[in-house]
Amino acid sequence: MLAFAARAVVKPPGFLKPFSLMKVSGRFKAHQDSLPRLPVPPLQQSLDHYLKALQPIVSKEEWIQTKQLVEEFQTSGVGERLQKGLERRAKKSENWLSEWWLKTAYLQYRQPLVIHSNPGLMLPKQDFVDLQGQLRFAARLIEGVLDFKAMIDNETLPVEYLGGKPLCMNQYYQILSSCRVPGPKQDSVVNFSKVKKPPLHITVVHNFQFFELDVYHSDGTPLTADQIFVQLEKIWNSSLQTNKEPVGILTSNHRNSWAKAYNTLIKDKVNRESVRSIQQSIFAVCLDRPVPRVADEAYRSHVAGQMLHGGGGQLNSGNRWFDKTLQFIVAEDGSCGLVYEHAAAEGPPIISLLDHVIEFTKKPELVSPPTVPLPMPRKLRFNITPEIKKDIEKAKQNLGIMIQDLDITVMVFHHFGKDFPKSEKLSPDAFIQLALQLAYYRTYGQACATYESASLRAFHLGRTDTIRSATVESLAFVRAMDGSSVPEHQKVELLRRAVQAHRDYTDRAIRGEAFDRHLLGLRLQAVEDLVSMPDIFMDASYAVAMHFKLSTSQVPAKTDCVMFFGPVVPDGYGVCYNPREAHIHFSVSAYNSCAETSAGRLARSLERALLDMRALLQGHPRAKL
Ligand code: COA
Ligand code: HC5
Repeated sequence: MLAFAARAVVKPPGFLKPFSLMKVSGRFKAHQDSLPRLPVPPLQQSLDHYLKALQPIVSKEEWIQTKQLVEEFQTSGVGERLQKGLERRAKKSENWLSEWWLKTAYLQYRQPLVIHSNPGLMLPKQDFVDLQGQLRFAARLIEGVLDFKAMIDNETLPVEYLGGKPLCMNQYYQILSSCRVPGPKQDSVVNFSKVKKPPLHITVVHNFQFFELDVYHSDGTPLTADQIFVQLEKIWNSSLQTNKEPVGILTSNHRNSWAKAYNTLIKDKVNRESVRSIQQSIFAVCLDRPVPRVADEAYRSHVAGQMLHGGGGQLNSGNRWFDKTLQFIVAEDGSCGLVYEHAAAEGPPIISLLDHVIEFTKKPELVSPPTVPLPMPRKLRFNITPEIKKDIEKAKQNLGIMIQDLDITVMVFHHFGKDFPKSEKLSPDAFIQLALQLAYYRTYGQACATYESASLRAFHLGRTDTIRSATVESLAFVRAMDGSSVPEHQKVELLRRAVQAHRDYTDRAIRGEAFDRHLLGLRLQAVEDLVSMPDIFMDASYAVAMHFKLSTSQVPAKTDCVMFFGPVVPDGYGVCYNPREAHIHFSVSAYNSCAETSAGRLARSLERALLDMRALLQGHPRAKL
């Protein structure tokens, strides 16, 4: 069993071949090997749960039709045959799902990474206002990431737990020194953290110009913040021209277009080496121009957009390599955050790195040894041919359209946090999800297919499954909530029942017993076995169930940061939240091109829903048992 850390990664094409050199050592491997394997749930159970989950989101006629198709799927033996195939796959592999998931959710997904796939994160505004402050903060941040990296490298990261179970830590080994690489039909991810000579440099971008900055001395010790600061100043001073081609914008394009442009770009040896340096770097730091001034209340939502897409060709989007797994953004006006490429990892490992870095930047700086002269960081050059220039122009145009289309609101809900639902003996996550159901129902008069990420990291190489937050119980509650004929105590009862149903779903999901990934597995197994696609995957209900108008995720952090991502359907919303003890950070995204959606309106409705649910519960204190 060699190099299992690399198994979740697809082999890269061409000149990037780091895998034969992988090494994996003791402690991490021992932990990983002790984790249970992801089970294949029983077929009957998943089909029953699927039918139940359809009830609140499809019509009665559609449901009856689907019930028939599900019965045929079982009685014809097709279901059983595919199930057996899955079980065989599960026996043969470390995780029957992870490679399929990586390909389906990420590497074969052709939409641009920007907005559609890469999540962004915004930190509280830092209090620097000038170049010195910007570079000093960036230097401390880099030092903090290297401090965290040391824990990854020497395998001293504490194992995380969820619901009392130890979690797979593999994703931590994928977030540094890695990069996505575009391909004509499918992308790949390359990871250099376990090669014989792991990278010792980071990428720094300023004014669309990329630099390779060595962050370790020859004896293996990391540069201090003072030393990094001096190096960042050198970079800054040698990239003052503002007329450079924003070559990084190429990475924002549709994946097929970018894959073509990539081949053109790397034909040139100089370009190829520059691209390789970015791909191999430990992470990237983007030193951005100030975010344009906007009215205070719009400022945070505006910065969220900046973190997701960089503001376009004229602003900071040329300071990005969107394929890079981890990019920190530090702008001159104090707005900071990050954007990350999702294929390698879920949000939580990124957040725990970030929490560490923020704590680190708050510690007093150690007195540095006298500065030693350090070599000038290497500028990464690009030869821009007319063909490449044309590709950049096209990418710029597309990005401009995507930016115009993004409608994003971030909000801090100040009235309560996890504390209130806890005081009512309710799961805070379920409470928030239920408020979202209420907000949506009040706006649209119906429920919709809703996705919430559930971690499968209790299993070896586990990623996520889906908690479907629109349930029979949630619909009963949201319908009753505004009904004048329903007595208040009954509303309370329905609320409590719906919260419990959500919490039960969550428990099943993290035990590996949700049905979404199972259905995906059966579908892919059918493709693999070359049998015709079973009817259950071709009917209207399935299409409705997979059209997630609410795509949501809880990503808790110790830092007051807010994360965001785009909607996954043209007429839907992306909702992310970071619940703290006494307040909650929310982001809501939508597309301007859809007349029916509005991020601001849903955010306001969500705020009202949370307040109304609290008022309802406070009006009916629980009986003391
Ligand atoms: N009474 C009192 N307290 C309760 C309670 C109840 N009935 N139910 C839960 N709580 C407490 C918990 O003990 C916990 O306490 P803590 O704040 O001390 O940790 C807290 O409330 C939060 O629990 P809950 O709101 O129920 O959610 P959770 O932490 O179990 O999270 C998921 C639920 C779905 C988010 C989690 O299981 C998960 O899968 N997380 C990963 C999601 C992910 O990967 N997101 C990123 C995708 S890129
Ligand atoms: C820094 C926060 C990142 C959150 C990203 C996230 O939730 O991604 C989901 C991943 C998954 O497998 O459920 C996908 N989603 C954005 C579409 C919810």
